[in-house]
Amino acid sequence: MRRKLIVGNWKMNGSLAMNAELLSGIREGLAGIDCDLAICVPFPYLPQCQAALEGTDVALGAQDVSAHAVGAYTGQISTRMLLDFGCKYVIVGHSERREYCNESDELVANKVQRALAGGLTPIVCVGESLYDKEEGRTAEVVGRQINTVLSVLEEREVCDIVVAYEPVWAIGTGKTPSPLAVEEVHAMLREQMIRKNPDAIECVRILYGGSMKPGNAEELLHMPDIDGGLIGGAALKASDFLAIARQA
Ligand code: 3PY
Repeated sequence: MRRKLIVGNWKMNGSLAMNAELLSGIREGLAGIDCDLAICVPFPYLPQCQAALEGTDVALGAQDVSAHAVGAYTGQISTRMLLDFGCKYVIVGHSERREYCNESDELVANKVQRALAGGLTPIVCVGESLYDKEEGRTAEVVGRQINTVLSVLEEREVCDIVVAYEPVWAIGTGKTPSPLAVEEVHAMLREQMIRKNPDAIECVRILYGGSMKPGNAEELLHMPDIDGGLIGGAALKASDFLAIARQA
């Protein structure tokens, strides 16, 4: 049985004051939650979040990591640095980085490899654009993205990643595909991973991301291959974030 995982992606939001309120809301509302919970926050706020979450089971993560271990890479952040601030997870290949920072499938795969080598759990994002969807190319695009990652992993490493399916057209737009349409893509992703490692049927969690909110979480989270959510806007309000987690 795969335990559900709800991850907040704060994106480039927050301030020390805003975070303090959000973090205390999360701390105070954890009773009765029966799933794994994590927040992926902007780099400068990792120490604040690490201190605020101490003693809770809420895990911490970042939103990107360098593909390099150490050295002359101005502005980049290494796995070692993320571990120093208590990170367990790192989001890799979010569509906003693929689009605005020109991250290719190959770079995303290299970052996944580096995250694993450094002891972090990568949350690997895949998803099709509106154009791809309208052209009927969802399976092709998402399949290519996941296969590029799988091609650089050892068989045993497949169990060490989390995958997030985020249709680009559903991110920040309020639009969500139907639970059945999401389930179809998740089942296809799992099938690809099972081909590389049959244990993926049990060990890999596939999250859905893209305008998941309290009002649509329950039906999404009850589909057999949807193992949790990567939450954008709704993760910025403790009551919404926890309301989603309570439905997992
Ligand atoms: C969203 O839901 O907007 C996301 O991009 C989550 O990563």
